[in-house]
Amino acid sequence: MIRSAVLAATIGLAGVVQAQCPFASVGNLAARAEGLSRDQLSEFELDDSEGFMTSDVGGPIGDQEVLTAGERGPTLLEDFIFRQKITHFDHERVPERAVHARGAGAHGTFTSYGDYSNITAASFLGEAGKKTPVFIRFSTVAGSRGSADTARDVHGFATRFYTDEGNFDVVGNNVPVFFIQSAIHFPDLIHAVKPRPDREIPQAASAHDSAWDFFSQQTTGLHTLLWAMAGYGIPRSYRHMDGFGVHTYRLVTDDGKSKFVKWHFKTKQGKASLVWDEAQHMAGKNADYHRQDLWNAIESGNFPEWELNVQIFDEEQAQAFGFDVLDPTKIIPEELVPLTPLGVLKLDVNPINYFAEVEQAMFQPGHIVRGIDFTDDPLLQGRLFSYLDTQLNRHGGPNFEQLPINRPVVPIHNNNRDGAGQNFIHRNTAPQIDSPNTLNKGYPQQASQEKGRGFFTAPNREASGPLLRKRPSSFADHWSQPRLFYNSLTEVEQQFLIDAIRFETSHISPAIQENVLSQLNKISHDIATRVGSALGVKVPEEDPTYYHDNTTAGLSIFGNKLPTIATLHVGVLASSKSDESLAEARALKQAFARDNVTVGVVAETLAEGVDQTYSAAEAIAFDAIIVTQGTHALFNASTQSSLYPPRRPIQILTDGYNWGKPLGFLGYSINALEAAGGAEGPGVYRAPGVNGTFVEDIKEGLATFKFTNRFALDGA
Ligand code: HDD
Repeated sequence: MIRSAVLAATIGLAGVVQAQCPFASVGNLAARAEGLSRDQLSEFELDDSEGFMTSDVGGPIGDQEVLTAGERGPTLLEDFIFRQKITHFDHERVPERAVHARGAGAHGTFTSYGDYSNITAASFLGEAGKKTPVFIRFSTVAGSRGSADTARDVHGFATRFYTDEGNFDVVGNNVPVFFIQSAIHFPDLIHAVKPRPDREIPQAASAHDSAWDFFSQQTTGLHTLLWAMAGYGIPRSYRHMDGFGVHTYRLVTDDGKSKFVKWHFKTKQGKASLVWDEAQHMAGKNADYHRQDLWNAIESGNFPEWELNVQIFDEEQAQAFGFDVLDPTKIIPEELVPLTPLGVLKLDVNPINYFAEVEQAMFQPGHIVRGIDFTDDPLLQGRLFSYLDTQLNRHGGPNFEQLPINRPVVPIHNNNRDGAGQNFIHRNTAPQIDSPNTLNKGYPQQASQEKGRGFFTAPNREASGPLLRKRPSSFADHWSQPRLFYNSLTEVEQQFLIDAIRFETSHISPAIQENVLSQLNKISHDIATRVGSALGVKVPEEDPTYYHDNTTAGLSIFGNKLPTIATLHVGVLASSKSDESLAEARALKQAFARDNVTVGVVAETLAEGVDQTYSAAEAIAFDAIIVTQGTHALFNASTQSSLYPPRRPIQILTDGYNWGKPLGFLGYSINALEAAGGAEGPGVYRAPGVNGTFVEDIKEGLATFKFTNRFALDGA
């Protein structure tokens, strides 16, 4: 079995991993990728489509009744069928991830744009068109495994490349910076954001004392905090966020020349975010929103893509930046080092089994390949220890790398042996002797920079100096870049950020509120004043040491149009009592299908062409909402129905308006807008009936995504 796994991933002459597509028989994977996604797992699949129930050791059995002594007597210890079934169940769960417990993953393929051997010896970047299987797991950080997807949080973006020279993981996030500068603070950070130790609340939320005590005392976290409080903390979906490697790594060429690198995965779907009230509703109504979105997009053939970009720079450039590139709380503005695109990554295959493929995926920043190397970033250095350690705990032994989702697509040869759950049957009887050896004819040989395309540490890396327990003085500025971030947002994004901090800090004790304000004031007197005024807390005098007016490009989310609206979901509010309404709903479905925009028709009952009743529909599910004609009774507060909760159709429209969604009204249905408390303006479209202009308007509205003019600005 293992040998054929290795054979399935034959390395072709051009270095491309080749394997035949194994999915023809798998029903839910109809829209198949042309890449290599998930091929390496196919031979481990178990198919129950025929045959008899068996025990774990293969004997046919019936497992629905226990063996008893007499019809009403006790169960016998002899009942191996019962014991095996219950024992397995009792051991079914593994410890959830200490952080990033809540997540979803998918398989895909990375395609290199070119031959980048001039910057790295990494084989997956060695040739134009070269394809490498990948697996990505997205996550939130603080919540437990069953928590809601739309909790405000930094989001994990962990990518594994199954390269033909071993696995390479970029264990990153959807924001380019991190809360702390040294790994030794990680347990403290996580204890601060996790629920209170006594009553274990709140779940998956940072609006509590310990989190803000940490943020205001460990000021390294202020930068990441602002990203999380802005739209980055509540993305529309996993597909609508970027990924970042965060740390500075190194790229190394075959002949040992090395440069610094930052990894960026740029979403080709465009960045989009929810608004906070919407995210909170979603958390209660559909905790699986992001997981479902990723699954549905892939199942419907709308494969999400990210472009892999890098910022490449050398030591000399780094010296001139004015901040330390080993400090993971800093971005390198794109004005200093522009992005270089290297390839594209497409997710096109959903897991067949969540536990086997997503829960057991065990990433490590230490999964690295020839052509890439670490830096002395103290956070990265600590992570190199922690991930291996945590996998040992989750799996219970050292053979977790042999699990199908973790094993590489190339053969393994080393002297690691035995351990719980060992899968391999090693033929080599001399594993105690490193090569050169006599007993095994010198194999496995030692690979190196020159021989066997071995991994090698960048030749110019040096370390020396006195032993210190002290952070570098070059890491000391924690306020300039948070201000750069704030300056670079649009006015309404600044307002959202302030609203988020107001929300969070209104849940914390007065003493901590004061500390928070004094730190915010070091970033910006504007933020401090606006937060302080809402909390009724005295704002300190200006503290201008770190104030500046610099901005950097590319940080705004709401300021950009989406490059594609495919997979967005339009809600059509209809009435099952009106033929005119249902006819318009049908016409809208047809019109939007051309752009892969899905339409959900809502009515009182599930008449033909209706997808959902008002009793089950909510504005959160829709990216735009259209009201058809013949629906006036639904939007009249005095003619409500027992088929749905009071005023539900009006509520859908009110929420849609308040959450900035594009709204469309056909004919006299425009009257519903007033009933819902809205007013005409940008993002509100009307037409006498379904026509081309109206559909184009709604499409334009979807690309705009949020109509931020509906949100009040302080002082406006
Ligand atoms: Fe971490 C998981 C991202 C710092 C210790 N981390 C984990 C995951 C992501 C990140 C995306 C989930 C992987 C998956 O989907 O399975 N972590 C980051 C980033 C960091 C970071 C971008 C800073 C740049 N992490 C960090 C530090 C430590 C850890 C400093 C410990 C010293 N992280 C862990 C962990 C986890 C983890 C406890 C939990 C589950 C796992 O590793 O596999 O070891």
